[in-house]
Amino acid sequence: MTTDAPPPHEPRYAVPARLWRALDRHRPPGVDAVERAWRSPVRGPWLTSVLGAVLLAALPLVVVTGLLDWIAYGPRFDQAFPRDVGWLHPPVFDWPTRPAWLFRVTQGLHVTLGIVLVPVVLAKLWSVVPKLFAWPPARSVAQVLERLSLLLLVGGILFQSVTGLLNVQYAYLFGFDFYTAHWYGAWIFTVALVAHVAIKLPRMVTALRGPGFARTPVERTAPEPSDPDGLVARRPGPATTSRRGVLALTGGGALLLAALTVGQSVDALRRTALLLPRGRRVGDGPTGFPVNRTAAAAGVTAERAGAGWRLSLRAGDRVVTLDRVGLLALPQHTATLPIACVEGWSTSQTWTGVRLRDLAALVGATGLTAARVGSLERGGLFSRATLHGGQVTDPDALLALRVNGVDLSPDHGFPARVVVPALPGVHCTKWVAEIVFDG
Ligand SMILES: Nc1nc2c(c(=O)[nH]1)N[C@H]1C(S)=C(S)[C@@H](COP(=O)(O)O)O[C@H]1N2
Ligand SMILES: [Mo]
Repeated sequence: MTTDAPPPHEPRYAVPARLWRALDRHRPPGVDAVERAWRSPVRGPWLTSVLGAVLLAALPLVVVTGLLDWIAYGPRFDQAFPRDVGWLHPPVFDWPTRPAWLFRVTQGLHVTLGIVLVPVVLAKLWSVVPKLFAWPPARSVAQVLERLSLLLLVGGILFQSVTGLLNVQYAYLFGFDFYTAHWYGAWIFTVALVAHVAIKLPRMVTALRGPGFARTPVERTAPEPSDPDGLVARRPGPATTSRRGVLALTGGGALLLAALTVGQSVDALRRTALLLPRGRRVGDGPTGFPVNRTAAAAGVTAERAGAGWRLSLRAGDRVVTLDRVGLLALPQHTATLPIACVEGWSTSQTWTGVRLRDLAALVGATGLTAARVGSLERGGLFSRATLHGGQVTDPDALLALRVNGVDLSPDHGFPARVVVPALPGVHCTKWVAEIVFDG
């Protein structure tokens, strides 16, 4: 097959040239008007590359910390969501208990960065949006494939941001399971991101090595020479802002979001977490810290959690039953440990209770491989959790009875709850009724 030589100033078409040319000739109504409407002279390789470099540095962290959160949930015990991931199963390891702040940092980074990057993503999309309306949509088969990968990339990041943000807001507006959607969305996005970086990295490096525009004021802001990617407007209008103005607006937006978000992970700044449902109004006193699920919501009544409550410990066919007075008579241990929720917030409190390994010894469990914890709560995704051997035997792994010097409040898990260093909040089971030790 031959490609007709293009007349001068006409774009080149690859095979099948006839198709691309025919598309070009039959321009749908409105494409020219739309093309003329994108006139900002700041669009071009430099701005897109600066924003791209920021995302290239930060997005891998969001992806990796997201994957780590899945691993921290404990796929070995079938308690990472989604449960069945087929051949997409990444290598997993038992989540360590040290440093105790590990999960607090991985999930905090995942959620906080995900939120803070929203303005950068929007600015990046703004810088390339005219290409969405470019006609013909492609001039080669390779370009068709590249544009399809962009669909997955842009669709992927918007989908991940929206589902993640809604999850943090506890707004389950979508009719599908959050974990499953966010997991598969992450893979689609990651594959598209890798392809995009492989294709565009050389362009980005070239643009960043070229003349910079970080200091150019509005008066001297002019379009870059037209580029092969078609980022520069064909008919640019006068500059109304400089490139550094765009970057300042984007960075300012990111900083503002950061300021309104960090409070969910830093106890002293809790009240500044204005965007987050678990950021504000946490009550007063020693038990005044965020609550994930209240006792009322979990159907745990004062009666069931009151004087009649018993803890049952099992190992093999041995059973030991204790009431709260009995537990308080055992050696007590105090540790300052975080509760870190996968929805983004975390808090550090000082817990007192019985070491899990002491409870295991009490029921004669040795060579611990796991402990299965069950709550008074019935049903509920987090009414049970399995801890691996290392999480049971850590010297700070507790069945907590008190917090900050007072009894646990009903909402924080009275009469007893699990707290283990670096354990995801979801597994810090409240209103514990039973622990089965596997050896
Ligand atoms: N029984 C039970 N325990 C539970 C939960 C639950 O829904 N039911 N939520 C978990 C989650 S997701 C978190 S983040 C922590 C929060 O603990 P807090 O409410 O005491 O802060 O409790 C965990 N323990
Ligand atoms: Mo949580």
